[in-house]
Amino acid sequence: MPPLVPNTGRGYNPVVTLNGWTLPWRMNNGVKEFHLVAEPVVREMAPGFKAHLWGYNGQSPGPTIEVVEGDRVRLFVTNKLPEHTSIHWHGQRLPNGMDGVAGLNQPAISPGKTFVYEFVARRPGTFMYHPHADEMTQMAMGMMGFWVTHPKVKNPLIDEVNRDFCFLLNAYDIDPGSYTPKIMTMLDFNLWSWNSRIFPGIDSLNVRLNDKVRIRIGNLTMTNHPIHLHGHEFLVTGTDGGPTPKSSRWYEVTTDVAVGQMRQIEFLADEEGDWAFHCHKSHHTMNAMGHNVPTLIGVDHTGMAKKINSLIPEYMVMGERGMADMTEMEMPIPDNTAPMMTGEGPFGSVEMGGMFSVLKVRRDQKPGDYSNPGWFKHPQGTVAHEYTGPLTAPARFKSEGGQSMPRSQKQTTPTEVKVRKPSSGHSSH
Ligand SMILES: [Cu+2]
Repeated sequence: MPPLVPNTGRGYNPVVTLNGWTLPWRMNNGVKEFHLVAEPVVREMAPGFKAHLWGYNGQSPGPTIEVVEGDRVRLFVTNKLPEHTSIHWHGQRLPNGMDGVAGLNQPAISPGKTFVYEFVARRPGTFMYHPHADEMTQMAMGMMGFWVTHPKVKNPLIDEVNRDFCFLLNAYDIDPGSYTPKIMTMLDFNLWSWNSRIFPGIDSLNVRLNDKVRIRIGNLTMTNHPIHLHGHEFLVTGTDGGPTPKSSRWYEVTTDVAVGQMRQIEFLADEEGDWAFHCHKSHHTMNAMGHNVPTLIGVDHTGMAKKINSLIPEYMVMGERGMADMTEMEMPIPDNTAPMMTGEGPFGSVEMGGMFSVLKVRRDQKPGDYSNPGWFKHPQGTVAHEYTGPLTAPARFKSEGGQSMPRSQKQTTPTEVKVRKPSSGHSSH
């Protein structure tokens, strides 16, 4: 959805939620009223792959809430889940009884009931909301949402930007062919998502050349995500604690977003092109896959497939040259899952999945136009290409295997190792 330009209340430059939307409000005697409905939802995580999640107002994550510093906010929360819930407003200054921890600050909201929260959005910044009742289950099912409080007046620590994007990092464990996440998984998730979407299902970030860009990221997974941008350096200008002091900012191309943290990064998009933007944990840019698989790089499979095929006709040899074959083979996959790595780019498969998207910087993108401009047209002579001309002999490291010190000369008798051939049968040892 394009940014929701405010038509009531104080003005601000709205955010764009990747593959998401902003919740409209109504003004009631100077109070901004929102209505969130906690309910089961269906999220298409990537084209052709649907997950049965829990979320808010028809989607996981729920809609983004945008307010202005100093706004009095009233939030109605209706529970349409099969169990009780509550909402914690992560990062907000508010009366203790509005903090949303079921049992501690309020009774849980039973199924069918509506509760109301009310507080003043005191600090500008980047926040989120999520349940604080059966939290493990409800967050594993996708219940979470983004919250942005815009500054009321010009703030020396908050720059104005042309484009302001936001998304939450989340993760699911959904077996290929099934629809509902396994909620007991602690670490070994198989789907690493941004706003419950996986590459190639994640929106690209489309900007105009020389736009000042802000990206706000929150992490509600069970591990940290080093988020990496190609082609530009950025500053971390804010956390869920608010804007960072200028003296604490330095340029980076990767920033780690730890569990329960939020980071807002800012940069000048002054390099045209299609720039990769992704989590730097290489397993987090993969979709559903088995991890307990032996490495077969260097193993000679010649003749092996034939033998196995007589027992298992569908068997395919894979992995002896690396895993890139996976994208070439178009291996059949079960219904309702996503290929481990995929994504057709202008030069072939990008062999990615999970937490991966593209920052598209274009000279001719109109201000306020968030549509996808397609693939970058590289100026002639600026693309890496095959070289077939003459080459001098390349320098090459010569070593006996990487030892840092010469081995001791004392032991001269070689160690004897007996090897038994596997073909020698099962009887003798
Ligand atoms: Cu990651």
